[in-house]
Amino acid sequence: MKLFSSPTSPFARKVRVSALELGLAERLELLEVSLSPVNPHATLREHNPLGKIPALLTDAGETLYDSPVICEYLDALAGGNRLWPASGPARWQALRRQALADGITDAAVLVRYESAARPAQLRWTQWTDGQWLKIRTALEALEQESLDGPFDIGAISVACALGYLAFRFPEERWEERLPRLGAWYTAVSERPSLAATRPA
Ligand code: 99T
Repeated sequence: MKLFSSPTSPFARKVRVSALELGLAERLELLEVSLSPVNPHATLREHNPLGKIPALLTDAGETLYDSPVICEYLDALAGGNRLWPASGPARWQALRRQALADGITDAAVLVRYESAARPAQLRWTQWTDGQWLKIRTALEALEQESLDGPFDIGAISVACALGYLAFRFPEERWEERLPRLGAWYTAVSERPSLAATRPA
């Protein structure tokens, strides 16, 4: 299998962490690409019309995207219901957490593009503030939850979202306001799958 990815993409990191947790990492060849909405990647676009990473080329010759779909595919390859709880409240909690965490990451990536890609004279502070409101409100919601328990797709997504904030926005220092979430993140970051995929 081949994965269009980049070392800094938190969504590709979800896939790489899942592969490591499932014992599938050696079957995953990384095709590293550099891209942004204003710098699309031609070959990737032939496989994913949205032009986004991650995108997985399966051994059967199909392309899968986006990160939730690819992670669930890997889970199925590994036997199923390893990182995706089979049913009941645990399943819905994991899926909701994935949605919440991916929402944080989506907003953070938009803020990143706003500051790194958009010309200064075209920037819109209120719009960026609106993204930060989403991020901060979602982090506060996570502070109210107990994330202890299985390292499932919900927890993986939260860890990758927090890792992206730490990587791109270290000045945010959210952990000073949210000690329970901060302690969880510090502990979980020691997992080999997260340590091996930390963006540098
Ligand atoms: O939007 C674009 O054209 C290019 N952006 C991406 O491909 C980003 C890279 S994060 N990926 C996504 O937004 C994927 C979101 C999708 N819902 C999923 O896979 O879950 C790179 C951020 C960085 O390097 O700072």
